[in-house]
Amino acid sequence: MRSAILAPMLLTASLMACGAVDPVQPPDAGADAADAAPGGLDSSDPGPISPERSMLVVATNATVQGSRLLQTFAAEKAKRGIRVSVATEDDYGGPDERGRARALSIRKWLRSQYRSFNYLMLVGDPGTGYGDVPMLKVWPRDDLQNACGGIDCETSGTDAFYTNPNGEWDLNGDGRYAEWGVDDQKGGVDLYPEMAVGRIPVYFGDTEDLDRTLEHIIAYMNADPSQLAYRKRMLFAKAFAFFKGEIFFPNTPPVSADVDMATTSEWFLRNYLPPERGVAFTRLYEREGVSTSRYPSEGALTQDNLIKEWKNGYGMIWWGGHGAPTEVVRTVWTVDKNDNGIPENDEIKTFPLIRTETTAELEGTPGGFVVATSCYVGRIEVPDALSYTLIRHGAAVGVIASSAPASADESAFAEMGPVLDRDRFDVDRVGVLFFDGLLKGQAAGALMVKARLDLGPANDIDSFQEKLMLNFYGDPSLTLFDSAADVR
Ligand SMILES: [Ca+2]
Ligand SMILES: [Ca+2]
Ligand SMILES: [Ca+2]
Repeated sequence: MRSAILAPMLLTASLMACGAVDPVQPPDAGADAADAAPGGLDSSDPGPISPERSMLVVATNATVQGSRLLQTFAAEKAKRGIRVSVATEDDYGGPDERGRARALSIRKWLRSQYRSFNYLMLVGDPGTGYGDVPMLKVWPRDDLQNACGGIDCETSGTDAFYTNPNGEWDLNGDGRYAEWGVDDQKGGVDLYPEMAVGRIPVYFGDTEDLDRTLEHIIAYMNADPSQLAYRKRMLFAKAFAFFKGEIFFPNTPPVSADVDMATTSEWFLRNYLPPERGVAFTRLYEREGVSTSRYPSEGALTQDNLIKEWKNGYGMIWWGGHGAPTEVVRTVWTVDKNDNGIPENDEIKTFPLIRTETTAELEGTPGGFVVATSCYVGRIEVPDALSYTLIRHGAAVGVIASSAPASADESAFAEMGPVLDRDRFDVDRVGVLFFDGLLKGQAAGALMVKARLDLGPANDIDSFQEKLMLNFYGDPSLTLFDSAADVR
């Protein structure tokens, strides 16, 4: 049981903010019997298949009426051969519904639509309780039964619900959706996507903020082809997660080895970025404290260095550090006060690596794609979560982030040969496939589909929950090399 708890908890922030962000329970706890439909594991239908490139935007009437740029966005996509349809409650129904009831209505309607679209973009309030284009709250780790000491590690918010519009996600009708080993039986949860999905949040009906985000995305699509060199630059900012001998949770054994998240980026550099690929990179690793990174880096890992370097322009950014919705930290064993070679808790300190407030400093930075190896950064029920503020300020055009405590499997990368072990789906393995595919010119959302098809084939509980908690924020049809040259 202990390892079952530790696995998903590996990246949980020591910040107590982790425990303070649980969404309000949706009021409708019952299953919607009319939602039942044949479906289940549908591996014969692996995602985007429509020969015509097409995007369905699911929004609301208020958003469509309030936004200046949603139609411009659609027109820009059309110039690039992507047909965009915008749907509202006039199409999917349930005009007064919010939260789960709304999610069920949208999904039911999608059953008659999904075969016509490659891409699904969700534009609205993601809150699982009251959102108008909500994420669905799911219980993949219902087995943990509040075992995480007051931190919610049982549930997450997910958009995977919409990309798999067939199948009953609450097979046993107990109001807890997507329980592993329960709701994933025949006719139930299916995580082989039928569409590539992305999400752009709208909070408090603020369509001006939506338009700021869309403006950045449109600018990215219209970049001058001579200005794309930065897109093949990659920035790594990787912290330690744990130190050898550290006791992270009371009543658990000491951590058996240092966990330096730079291990994964070093593995990626060695196996996926040979010089002939022409990718320039900058590494920011831990240089402070008793245990520092054993890998070389171009700079020391600090928030100042991350912001300063990011502003120089990077098409790909991969960070690792304990996270909360609005803050990621680096963890430093500052001093061995009692000189015993063991990092006691009063010797370990965390420092900000990136915070929601500091993302404003990145306004005007050319957009890139971010993978956040952190807990909770994708918990965008919190309106100023990092995954959102980064795209609102344009520093990111796409973010892969988790709505729950994510895990990192650094030891696997330390021992791994040149071939990626695909047995598990987790954020680092997704990051490998994602950045590799971006460099091949593939669309961001389609790469998330590919990761779901390729990784964690055995449907183990850890892979199952991470397929639900890891979501893509941004326009799912964007590629690394989008530019004004794409206009037909
Ligand atoms: Ca259930
Ligand atoms: Ca499916
Ligand atoms: Ca000590």
